[in-house]
Amino acid sequence: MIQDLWVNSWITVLLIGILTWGLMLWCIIAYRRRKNDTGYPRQLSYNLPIEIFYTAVPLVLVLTFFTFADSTEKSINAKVESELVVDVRAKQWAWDYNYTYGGQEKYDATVQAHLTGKEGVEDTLPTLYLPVGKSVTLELNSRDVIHSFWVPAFLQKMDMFPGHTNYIYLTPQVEGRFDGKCAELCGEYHSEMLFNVEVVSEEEFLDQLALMKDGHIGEEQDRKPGEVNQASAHATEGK
Ligand SMILES: [Cu+2]
Repeated sequence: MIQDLWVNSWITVLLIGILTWGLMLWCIIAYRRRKNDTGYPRQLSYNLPIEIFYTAVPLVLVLTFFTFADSTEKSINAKVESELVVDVRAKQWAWDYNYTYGGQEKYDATVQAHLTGKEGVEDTLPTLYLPVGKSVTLELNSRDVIHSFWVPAFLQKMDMFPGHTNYIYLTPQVEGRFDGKCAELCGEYHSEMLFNVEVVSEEEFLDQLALMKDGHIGEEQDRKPGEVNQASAHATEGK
């Protein structure tokens, strides 16, 4: 649906673009200054039909794009009861993953990536495991400041707020490794807030779950609101 929206929007704007460029080119050539022209051309002002036309057409276009974007977004974000629920908690500058799958509760508290510039560093990033072909709900939370969950291959990006949960619903269809990153400037090491998504067979997914700790680390490990306020009070004092 996202790809259709993107591609069809581009086809529409390209057609309008070609029409507009064509008309501009035609005007430039047909109404160019000829050899024996003298003085100014005929001066015109106020043409109500044209003014209504160039107000109405963009308005219709914007409303049409809005309608399609809005209906696509609504159906993408419609709540789905998923086989796997992952409570993702962003924290400066890594990710806690809480998996609920087939009656199991497991968690993986990852640590920040350290980009060394050397080859193979991408293997050391925090990893989110997803079983191929299973429906997934990602519950997106933040422990401290605003982050954003972005896996470009999923075509969707979603902000993560402290004290508010956002949701992404998806079913991974292809096995493999996909890049993920925080997409909201969230502090000094924002650029290192990277992760991998490994879409694997259910068998391998269960093997990975078995390696994780039992339980769920939720909001009890969020940075306390009081501490956040104190930190910002100190910052203001310093100035
Ligand atoms: Cu972040």
